[in-house]
Amino acid sequence: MKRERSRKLFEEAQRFIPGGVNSPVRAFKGVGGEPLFIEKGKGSKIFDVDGNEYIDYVCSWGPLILGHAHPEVVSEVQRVIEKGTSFGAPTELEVEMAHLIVEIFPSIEMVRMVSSGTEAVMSAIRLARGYTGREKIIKFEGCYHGHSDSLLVKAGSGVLTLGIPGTPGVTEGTAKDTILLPFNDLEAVERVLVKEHEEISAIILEPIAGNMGVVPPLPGFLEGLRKLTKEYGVLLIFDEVITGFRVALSGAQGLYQIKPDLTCLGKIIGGGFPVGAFGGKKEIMEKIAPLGPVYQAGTLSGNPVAMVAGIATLKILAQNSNIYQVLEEKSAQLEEGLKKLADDFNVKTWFNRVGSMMCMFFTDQPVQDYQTALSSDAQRYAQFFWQMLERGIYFAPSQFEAAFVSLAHNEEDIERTVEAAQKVFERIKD
Ligand code: HOZ
Repeated sequence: MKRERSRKLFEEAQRFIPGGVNSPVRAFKGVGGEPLFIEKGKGSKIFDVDGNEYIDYVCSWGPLILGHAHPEVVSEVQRVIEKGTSFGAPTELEVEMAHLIVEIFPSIEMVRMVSSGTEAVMSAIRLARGYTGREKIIKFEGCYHGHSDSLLVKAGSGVLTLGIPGTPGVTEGTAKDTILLPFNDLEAVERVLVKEHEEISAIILEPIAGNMGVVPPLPGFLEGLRKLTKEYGVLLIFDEVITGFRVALSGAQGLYQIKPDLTCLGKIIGGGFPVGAFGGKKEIMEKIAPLGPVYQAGTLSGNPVAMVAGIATLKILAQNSNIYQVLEEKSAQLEEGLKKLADDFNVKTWFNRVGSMMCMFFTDQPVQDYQTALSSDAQRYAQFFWQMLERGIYFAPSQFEAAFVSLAHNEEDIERTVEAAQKVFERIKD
């Protein structure tokens, strides 16, 4: 496969952009080698600048649940962009978006739009502190909530892929307000709450972790967190930036029937544009400026172009009742195909999947937290990744990320993926 233009662009990019990329996971450090530069996407496919075509399971790290350049999203964006791109003043589209979110998520009574998932989570944490008057938070190992200071400790995603333990630039004072616990360990949470609840404002988690590969909650974990947080007056924050509108219309909270106090959203709600949101109980949300004293702001928040792309996406999801069933079937077909190959060729693997987000870990241990995720053989994943890429299949360039199936993936895509994987498993078996 020719990658001359990608190579040249990467060379040039490295002269002007740190590491040649605008977000570390794009640099392919988790699998070695150099990144592809993408020219365009359509449906389930992306095309690089050298003209190679790939079936895409990254889907921009989750947002593109309808596939690339969905015609309705594109035409809505074109319609709105003609009228101007940003006003820094309220628009009708923001009201429509807020209304949609509130209708779909029973735990959200009010919502504030921001421009990224990082910003959503950072603002939700500030609000939780402002509301409770307490400073500490509990977060879980391997959960990634964007790159704001208090949430980078033992985080997933690029931090885990690159093996960065903590990051310079985060002060000790900030780090000490974050209590780090193992994902899926309810007893550890209870022990800390018993001793320190008067200092703890919130517990934040990805209800299905999606940044250390995919790690679903064990039965009872989310229910237990809800019960304990109520008992100790601590807020429960679900980071549903990945899972919102992905595992079910109303996200993981809809799937598991748990009502958090605050929810962070992103990715899908922007339909591929930079968007985030945080929302929850009215009583808490009313503490935000201009109603309350907790300050939060943004010139591009609720940007009309981003809003209309998100609204178009959410409407398609909300108006077609069988979408999640279809996604489930396609994703199960992919999982079963890969699982069978791994068994046939005796390659040690562990699969975690919830709906259309999944991860194939190269380990035979059940993966249920950060430590067990680390047991997977990242070298072997790198072999798998490159050999699949050679055959036109684009998985995430890291063992510790999710694979996403979109509505644009058809049966032929899944079959082609499994056929390619057969050749790859033949080569990487012991
Ligand atoms: N796992 C990351 C987001 N959920 C990947 C995207 C990035 O950091 O660029």
